[in-house]
Amino acid sequence: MTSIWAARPLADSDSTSPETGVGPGSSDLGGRGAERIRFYDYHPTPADVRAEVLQGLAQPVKRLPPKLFYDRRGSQLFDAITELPEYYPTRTEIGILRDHGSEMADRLGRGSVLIELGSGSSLKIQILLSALNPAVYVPVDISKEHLLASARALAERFPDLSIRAACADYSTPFDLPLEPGWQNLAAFFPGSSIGNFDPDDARRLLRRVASRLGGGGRLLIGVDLRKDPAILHAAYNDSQGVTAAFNLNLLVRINRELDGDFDLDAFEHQAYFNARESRVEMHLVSRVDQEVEVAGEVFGFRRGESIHTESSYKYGIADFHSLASDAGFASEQVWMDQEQRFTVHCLRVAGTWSQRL
Ligand code: AVI
Repeated sequence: MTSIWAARPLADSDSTSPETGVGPGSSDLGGRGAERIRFYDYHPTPADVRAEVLQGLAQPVKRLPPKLFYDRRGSQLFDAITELPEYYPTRTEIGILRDHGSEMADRLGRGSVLIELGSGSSLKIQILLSALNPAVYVPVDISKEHLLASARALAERFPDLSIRAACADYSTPFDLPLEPGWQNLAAFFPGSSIGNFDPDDARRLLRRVASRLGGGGRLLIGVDLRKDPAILHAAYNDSQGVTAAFNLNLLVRINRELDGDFDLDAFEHQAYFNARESRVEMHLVSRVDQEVEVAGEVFGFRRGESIHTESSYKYGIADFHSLASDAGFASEQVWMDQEQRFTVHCLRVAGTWSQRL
């Protein structure tokens, strides 16, 4: 059987290996268990923040890409959001994983290779690793710092686990450090991060994952459910104002990195459920008529005009199955909490996907 996985970038002309730090003695990977970590750097292209911001602000309906939220401060604020009483997704998903981890492991196949897209919450992956006990764990994350810190912690906690950490941007076509012939490939994509992609992009991403997993591969994916708009409203308009600070931090970042002069007091955070699109939208709304300079360009805002900063799609179970099916997956099982707020789906790659996308 030919593997669709690449242990190194596939470009024939590229003779350098992405494997840059292996085993004991590497200063990067020091610590107990370091000999079981291999680090592969696929050099994800850094976002062209300037071009994306200038282009987004020049649109008739201004928008900024949500990936720009996650500078150092934005990542800290997001961590704080996951602890808020109103923000139910993180703790609900953790509860589902705790209650059903063993059934999930039965579905994924114990002893398999487990790939995690975005090595986010260490608690979620610890629950799954304990239940699944895979031979190899392949975390994929765009942040080298975050990836290595979490790989080190997991190597200490799981003494039999081999880790192949891949620094890559999973939202674009990506390679992975897997060996030809490895069977039982499973992927984990928690947090309803899929909800931050517009449906066409979500389909494209899932198609790429199906292609990487190959026929029979499994995907365990967390998906936030469509629900009472009041619950959604509270989750994205928390009483401590952490989500507002997370949203406004985008302007702080633009001021710092692009010599912007956004006045933070002249914009307000707004988040609401758009029922027609089945998504929570976050906006930064101008409180006054004003002009703002960014990277030497001037942008006019009318009072009440907004910048759309994030969409967070909420899916019914059937709707998500239909999206997954378009991407080449069949549904195997769905787990849900008692209050029916969040789902974790086990999907199987239908047929024999072997195409490289
Ligand atoms: C990361 N993502 C799944 C979060 C969400 O709920 O869409 C980001 C977030 N935005 C505001 N609060 C949390």
